[in-house]
Parts: sequence; structure tokens; C-alpha cells
Amino acid sequence: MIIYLLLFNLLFGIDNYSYPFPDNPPPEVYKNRRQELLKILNNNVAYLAFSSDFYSDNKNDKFRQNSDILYYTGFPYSKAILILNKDGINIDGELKYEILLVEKQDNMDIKWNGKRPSKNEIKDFSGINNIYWFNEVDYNDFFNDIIEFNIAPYTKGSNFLPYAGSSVIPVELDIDFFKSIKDSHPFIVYDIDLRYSKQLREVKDDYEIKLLKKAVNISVASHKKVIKNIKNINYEYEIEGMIEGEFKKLGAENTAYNSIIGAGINSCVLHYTDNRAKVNKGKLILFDCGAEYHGYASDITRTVPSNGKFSKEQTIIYNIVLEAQNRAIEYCKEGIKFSEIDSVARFVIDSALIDLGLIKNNAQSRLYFPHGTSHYLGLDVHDVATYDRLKAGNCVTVEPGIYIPEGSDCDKKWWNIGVRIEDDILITKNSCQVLSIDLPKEIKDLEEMMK
Ligand SMILES: [Mn+2]
Repeated sequence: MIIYLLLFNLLFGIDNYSYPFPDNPPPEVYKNRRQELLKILNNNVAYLAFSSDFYSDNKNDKFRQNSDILYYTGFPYSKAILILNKDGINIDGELKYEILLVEKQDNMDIKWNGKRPSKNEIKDFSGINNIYWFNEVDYNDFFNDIIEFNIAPYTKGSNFLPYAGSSVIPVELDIDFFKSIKDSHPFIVYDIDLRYSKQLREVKDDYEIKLLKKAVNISVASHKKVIKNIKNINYEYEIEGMIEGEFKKLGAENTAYNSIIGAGINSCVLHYTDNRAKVNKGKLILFDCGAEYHGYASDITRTVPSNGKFSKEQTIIYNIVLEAQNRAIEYCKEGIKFSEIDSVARFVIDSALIDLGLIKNNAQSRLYFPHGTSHYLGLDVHDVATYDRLKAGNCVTVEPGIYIPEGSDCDKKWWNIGVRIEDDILITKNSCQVLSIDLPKEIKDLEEMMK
């Protein structure tokens, strides 16, 4: 009988679930990341990270794991809590430094939602030895010597907030997990912040760089497809459909953020995501779209005219932004302050806009260039990091822009020109590598592609 079953499996395959992915890091890498975190955690602090379902009750959204759980375990499913503590947690007379609590599936859950990995399978891909079902242990006893919880907030799409100090997206602290703990341990301090994790996550290891490159390559190929087809586009949403379809066709699970596709006046709206308007002839189309691959984000923007040919005014503004971007990218290397990337790009743009008479002085810098030039990139599109000095292994975007909406206090010929050019940059030992280098951005190359 066993033989027949084996033969059946060989012939037809058993595809309960498709995890882990073949290009995931091996278990030692996750284990090493957890050990690095334990090194910098203070004594008597328990680090806690919850799977995304703890932070939102929207069951209809496609599940995407909390970035910190992905980083430390690779576990991509709901109903999980990661606990790390450098003093060790006493379970049955043994000290455990890392624990993953997961929910045991019943047959109904398997039937409706599909099978999740067993304890052994989780152990195999994450390297965590101590995996317990929620109802198998009394986790109240875990925290008898704890004076502080360091809780990882949910960060995807949280738009620069989590590293601004304490989180403004608090974990649902009245979840059952905390209710009983609050009764038995009323004096534990709750610290919702990535103060420890960000020190590790800002420096990407080789496995992360590989996945980031894959995400970027998918985005580059998809942007190319849009540029080549730009003259056939009649509505903004056609680009949304084409580019997001291409992301998924090439293996991306998600978009890294909501696609921004703005034509004409909408090219001047920084976080425009309606993507419904008609594309008028000769207007600029700005598309800021990035794929997410195995949790890793890419973030790329190109701006091209709908008729395939830049007008005189479009060319002038476009080349200022391109010059600012090139100077800023050249400046990116280990040791420089993160904020200086913006200073370099802003200096180029301010000087050019003063020469054109569009602004009077640097004090007006934010009139047509109202956002920062860079952010870190990783598991989150606006990734957690110290935002201090660049280190080898950091990944950042460089994305200057100029936006002159209708009604601006300048010659009408500039109105509704909005240009942003954004690439993804890996900081290396003495220099940097533009991960999205294969996506053209010189006007002559773009016009050639659109022919
Ligand atoms: Mn960006």
C-alpha cells in the first residue's frame, strides 16, 4: 500500500501548499537575523511581532505578512506570534530564546483556506525549534521577568511613520493575547517601535539583495512594456492594468504600493491613485509603479509624453529633473548623510528653476519640488531604517521631481507639467549600483522606445 502511495505521489505530485519558495533564504539566515536581534535587545525586554491579521480585521484583503515576521522567520501565514528574549523563557525547565506561536488548523480551516505547514515544516524553513500551538502553552508564564514589550508595528503602506519615533499605527493592544497578560503583569511597559529591528533591516544581506533585484527587474520589464505601448494608451487605468498584469505575470505577488498613474494635470498630484482620467494627446504621463516579490519592494517612476515626443517645455523640465537625479545618484555612497541626497538634488533643481524665473530663491524650493528625494527600500517600500549615514547594503530610492499644476504663478506654457524620475539604488563599499539601470531615462532613448 505504502509503495502505491509513494508511486502515486511521484506521478501526480502532492501540492498541499507551495511554500517555502525555492529562492527564500535558508533557515540559518533567519536564525542569524534572530541572533543579531537578541544581541542588541536589552535584558528583560521581550520582542514581539504579530502576523498581519492581528493589526487589521479586514479579512477581505489579500494576506500579506508583517515585514518583521517575514524578516526573522520567513513564515508567510496568518495567526502567528514571534517572541524573542535574550534572558530566555522557561518552558518545562528549559530556557527558550526564540518562540513561534501558531494556531493549529482544524479540518474546516484546511478545507476553506488550504493547508498551512506543520510544526516540522515551519522548523525546516525558519530554523526555529520552539514552535507551539496557541492553546498548548500558557504564555502568561513566559513574561514573569519581563519589564518591557518591544512590539513590532505593522509597516506596509504606513508611509514614513513607523521610524518617526513611536508608532502611530498601534497594534490592537486589546487583542486576547494582551488581555490576560495585562491582568497578570500590570506593570509591563508597552513600546511599539522598530528601534531594534531597523538597525538590522536597513543593511540588506545577499539573500535580500537577490530578492530586491528580482522585484526591481520585474518592474523594469513592466515599465518597458508600458513605454513601448504608450501611444496606444487612451486612459490612465490602461497603464495600471498593463503594468500590474505584467508584474504578476512575471511572478510578483503584489504591487509594493498603490500604482500612481497621472496624465496632464494629474502628473502634478503626488499621491494620485484614481488612475481613471483620459490621456490627452501630447500630455505627460507620470507612472510610479513597483512590484513586490517575496515581500521585497521595488519603486520606480518614469514620465513620458503620450504622443511619444517631448515638447520644448517638457524637455526643459524633464532634463532638469534628470540632471538632479544623476547628480544625486553620483553622490550616493557609504558614509554620506541620508539627508544630503536631497540637498544635492534640490540644489540642482533650485538653481535651474531660478534661472528659468520659475522661483525667486531657495526659500521657494518646495513650491514645485515639495517632497523629499529619497527613502529606504526593502520589505517595506518606505523601509524602516535609522535614516542616518548610508552604509554598504542600504537600498534607497532617488526620485527628484518638478510639478507645475494649472494655475501656478508662472507662464501658462509650464502648466500641467509634472515630472518625476525614480530609480532604486544599492549602496556598495565605495560607490553605488543602480538596480534599475536597464530602464532608459534619457529623452532620446525614451523617444526611440516609443516610436
Ligand atoms: Mn518612492
